[in-house]
Amino acid sequence: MSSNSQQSNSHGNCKGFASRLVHAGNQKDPLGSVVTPIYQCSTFAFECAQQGANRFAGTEEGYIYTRIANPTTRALEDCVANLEEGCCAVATSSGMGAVATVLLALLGKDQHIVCTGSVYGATFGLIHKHLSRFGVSADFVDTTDLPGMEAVMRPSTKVVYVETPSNPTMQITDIRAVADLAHRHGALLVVDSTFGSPYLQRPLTLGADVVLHSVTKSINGHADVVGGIAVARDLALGKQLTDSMRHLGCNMDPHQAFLVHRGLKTLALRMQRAQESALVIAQWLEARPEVAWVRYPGLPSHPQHELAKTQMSGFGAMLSFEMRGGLEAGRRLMDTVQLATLAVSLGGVETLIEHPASMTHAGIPADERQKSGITDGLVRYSVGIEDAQDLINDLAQAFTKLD
Ligand code: LCS
Repeated sequence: MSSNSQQSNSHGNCKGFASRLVHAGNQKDPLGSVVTPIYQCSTFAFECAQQGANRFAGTEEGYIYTRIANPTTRALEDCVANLEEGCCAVATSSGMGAVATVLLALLGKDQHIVCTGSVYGATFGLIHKHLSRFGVSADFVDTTDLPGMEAVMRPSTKVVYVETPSNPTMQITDIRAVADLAHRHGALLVVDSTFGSPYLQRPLTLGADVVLHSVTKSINGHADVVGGIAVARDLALGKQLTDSMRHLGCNMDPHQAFLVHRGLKTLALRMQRAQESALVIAQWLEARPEVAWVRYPGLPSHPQHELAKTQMSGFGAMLSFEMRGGLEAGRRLMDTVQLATLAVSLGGVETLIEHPASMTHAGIPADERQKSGITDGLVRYSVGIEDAQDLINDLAQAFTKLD
């Protein structure tokens, strides 16, 4: 487990977010490397049998085995724990690894979870198909409806799980209010903040207990790594998460961690650029007669635009929209764009377009999808760092080929 308080880099006093992106987590290297090297090893030698025993007993600091901890991975964990203003972090082999690590750590037999209805498809599947086999029950609800949430809370509710902004409906949940609700009922609040990234929102500062990310997305930002991370508010929770990850065996590999840490350093620059373009594109789409509606938190038409302004420092790079011609028009659009790539995933430097109902969220039963706003015609668009005008020109040429 990484611990934010254990950082020993020479830039530990950096206050600004962009400075922390570059410096937090970096350990002073004995050979002077300015970035944390890749410790590509499965195991670490002990100087003597007593040292090995001490490390296992936890009475001596030091590395043992890469599934348990690795210096390259630790540097990334320390950096993200710092950015999230959390206590400690655990990096995982995928975003779903982080979701599984957290839910297996915090839930047990006959316990209950309340979860955002329009949650990422595989998170829904993990809870609905797998945790249910171990006696965990779930309610998938609209987490913007606080009285509705209050109504499903039970004495056995141990976790409230919120994805905000949600994938792909872009719904924004009031983290502060939901943290308060969860805590009043004796539950913990877990926030999947993948769409926001630590650049736009820091759920732990708003009362969440755990924040997690698919770092595959904006944290890495270059569509070349799959990974995840979970950050705990305090040491006790952090220990639970680390223990869960070590037993599940879904640790992040050191090479993966090196790439993610490298990508992370430019998060602020990438996000600033992508969200500037996202707003322009959302406004352009909203003015087009072919488009029925656009969901982007930066548009005044977004139902939680005011809330987004208070809980996020920007509106992000993700938007969804529906064509007036419904699913068929959406399909045609996806087949005719040329600059945007038709692919799942999001948050990278390249613009991606996809169809959640038949792709990322196909695993959610159709009635559940409809209930949570994932309509069959919804198209998801992840804005990259290309020129906004080129992206608009690309959409405009695709619009001319709709019939
Ligand atoms: N949480 C959110 C909000 C996600 O969007 C994803 C992946 C995950 C967790 C899981 O992360 P992974 O294991 O893939 O790193 N979302 C995807 C998507 O929308 N398209 O492809 C993957």
